[in-house]
Amino acid sequence: MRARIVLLYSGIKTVLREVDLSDKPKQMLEVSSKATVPVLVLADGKVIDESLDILYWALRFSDPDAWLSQFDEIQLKLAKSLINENDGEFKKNLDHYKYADRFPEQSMRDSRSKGEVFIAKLDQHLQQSNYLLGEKLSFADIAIFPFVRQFAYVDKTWFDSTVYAHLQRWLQTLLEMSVFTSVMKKTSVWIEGTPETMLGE
Ligand SMILES: N[C@@H](CCC(=O)N[C@@H](CS)C(=O)NCC(=O)O)C(=O)O
Repeated sequence: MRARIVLLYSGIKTVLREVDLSDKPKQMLEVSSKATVPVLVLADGKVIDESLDILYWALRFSDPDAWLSQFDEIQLKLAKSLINENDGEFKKNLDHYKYADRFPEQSMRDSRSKGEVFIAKLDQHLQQSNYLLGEKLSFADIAIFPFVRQFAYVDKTWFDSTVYAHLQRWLQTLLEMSVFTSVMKKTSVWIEGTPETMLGE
């Protein structure tokens, strides 16, 4: 999701091929044996198959509202540390919480409590400012919020009842961004030989 948001924001014309993860097309596996999505194939054939690498590549190509380019070293260090924690420990706890039946060794509630450590940390940052790096939206918000959204929607009633009011406000603002609502539109799974769909259309 974060890769799609940034590609759309950067104005990079992108052909979108939705993939069924239980039936990955051979064209995807030929370019990326890692077999995870997203996979971006550039016009020159170069392949980028990590969502964060796609995010940085797109923002270096074009960053109209300075999501990456406006920040100093200290802010960049904070962003990278939050993103690392998000992609590491928090993502693990999110998966355990979201797919609790696949991890019987740990209760759903325990996984949620472990995930809450990061949620509380984000909320503390958002108590100081509207966005994670200050008063302006940044790549850190974009890189992290899709995961917080997943965490929130496992049990939205619980999430809305928590004390994380700053995080709730932040999440709501990001969910209302037009680039997000646009990439969330359902597209059908790509079938070879059918007309291509452009990202954001
Ligand atoms: N670190 C990778 C993680 C990618 C990843 O794990 N993607 C999941 C979907 S969100 C996937 O493709 N899983 C492969 C599968 O379920 O077979 C990235 O952010 O690009």
